[in-house]
Amino acid sequence: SLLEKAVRERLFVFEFQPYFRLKDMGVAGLEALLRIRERDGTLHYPSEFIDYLENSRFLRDFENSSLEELRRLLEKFRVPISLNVSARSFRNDEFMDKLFGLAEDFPGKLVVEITERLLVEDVERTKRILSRIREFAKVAVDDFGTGYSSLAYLKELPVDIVKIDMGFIRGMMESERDRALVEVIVEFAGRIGMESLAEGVETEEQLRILKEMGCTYAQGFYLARPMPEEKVEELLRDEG
Ligand code: G
Ligand code: G
Ligand code: MN
Ligand code: NA
Repeated sequence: SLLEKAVRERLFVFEFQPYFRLKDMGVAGLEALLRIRERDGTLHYPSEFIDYLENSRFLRDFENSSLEELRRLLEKFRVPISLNVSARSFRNDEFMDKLFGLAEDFPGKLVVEITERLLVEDVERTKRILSRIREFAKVAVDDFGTGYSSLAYLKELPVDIVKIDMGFIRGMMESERDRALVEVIVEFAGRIGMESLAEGVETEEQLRILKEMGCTYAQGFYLARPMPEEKVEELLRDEG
């Protein structure tokens, strides 16, 4: 299978999608996005393999090597790096201890992305873990608005960045309701001391509206696609 081959031949790599501060359009950070890259350059995306990986006997090794890789990248790049942490990994104390260690070694440079579903399950344990992460790293809620969570949950949780799902960003152009929803999330986040990040920004018009709303960060194909490590070096070099 693809997964077995990837493990055997060490074909896992990260691409990086930058996100930008809307205030000055500087690079604010990089989201690490997992791929399997075959020898001939063919890329496979998480939708093709992540569920298999999560439920495979390879998960433990994979987690360990991705943390080692992340350590190397945190040393190399001057901007923060976000890691998507699955519910499965989040529930693994051994993995989380290693992640805390990494955060401690690079204060202010790691962002831990979790999905909002995690926030509504096992709330007490989640709160405890997030509080510990936040001593040295930021916590971002991915795909906000798509699951069961609500502003009421958000209010309770130790979270730094709310990532507004791209469905609403896309919808903003046609739907007054989507636009209102995005505006409310941005406003609410700001009022309670959280930052907001708009995902999936694909047009100049969307960017303009988000700036007007006072959204903190934007990410999306209009600004930058996920890119390999070498391209990130160029991007950060050009920015100076
Ligand atoms: O660009 P893209 O197709 O990579 O991302 C699809 C999904 O895969 C995203 O929702 C993201 O959360 C998930 N994903 C990307 N990289 C990782 C990773 O390193 N670990 C986990 N668990 N999920 C990831
Ligand atoms: O769920 P998560 O946000 O971690 O996944 C990120 C996914 O979103 C990746 O598959 C990435 O390639 C994709 N993505 C990032 N920006 C855009 C965009 O502007 N448009 C679309 N359609 N997908 C995007
Ligand atoms: Mn993400
Ligand atoms: Na997302």
